[in-house]
Amino acid sequence: MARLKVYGIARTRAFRVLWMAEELGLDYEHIAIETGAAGARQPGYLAVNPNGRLPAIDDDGFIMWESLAINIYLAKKHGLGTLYPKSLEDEARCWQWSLWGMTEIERNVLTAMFNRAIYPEDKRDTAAADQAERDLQHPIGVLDGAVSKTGYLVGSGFTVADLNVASILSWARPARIDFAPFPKAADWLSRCALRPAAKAARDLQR
Ligand SMILES: N[C@@H](CCC(=O)N[C@@H](CS)C(=O)NCC(=O)O)C(=O)O
Repeated sequence: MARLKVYGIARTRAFRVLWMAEELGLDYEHIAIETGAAGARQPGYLAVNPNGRLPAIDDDGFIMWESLAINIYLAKKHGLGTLYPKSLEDEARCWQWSLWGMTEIERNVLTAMFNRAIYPEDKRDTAAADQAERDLQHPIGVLDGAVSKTGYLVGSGFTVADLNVASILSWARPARIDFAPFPKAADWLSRCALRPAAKAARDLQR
């Protein structure tokens, strides 16, 4: 069978998919497409993902995009009973947390990161970053409560729900989001980040 192809440099959201591929021990090929005109907007890549965004996968001819959906697909295909729960309810919780991460967390953590760490200093909007951090207080509080029970988001072990949300929150460090009020979420995030598969994916960013 052809190897899974993962498109996108590891400094993009492709990181999430690389982390998942590492968790699952997959034999994959990393095709390190750059962002923008140099890569993601090239016709060859647009044939894979017409949005011109990273990541995308080609799984033996099955092409899909959207990082968190890719992870749900890969986890269900290769990690049923481990990274992907078997019960309908816990499966639904994995979808819930993934959509929650994208809608309640991602935009604000990116706003804080870009305005505190990425944009040139004279282009940074400090007020926007501070507002984004304030807006994150409630959802991170929700996360803190959720992981305080078993240490994980769904059931009592690490699943695709943890990976998807923790990968979004991997930007919280450069965004300088203060986790002091949220010790359980801070502990959960560092346990996720310390997983060998997360480290292997981070190594691809260098
Ligand atoms: N919702 C999409 C967002 C993908 C996305 O915006 N990726 C960024 C990189 S992290 C991108 O491709 N930017 C390239 C560009 O806009 O040129 C996902 O999660 O896959």
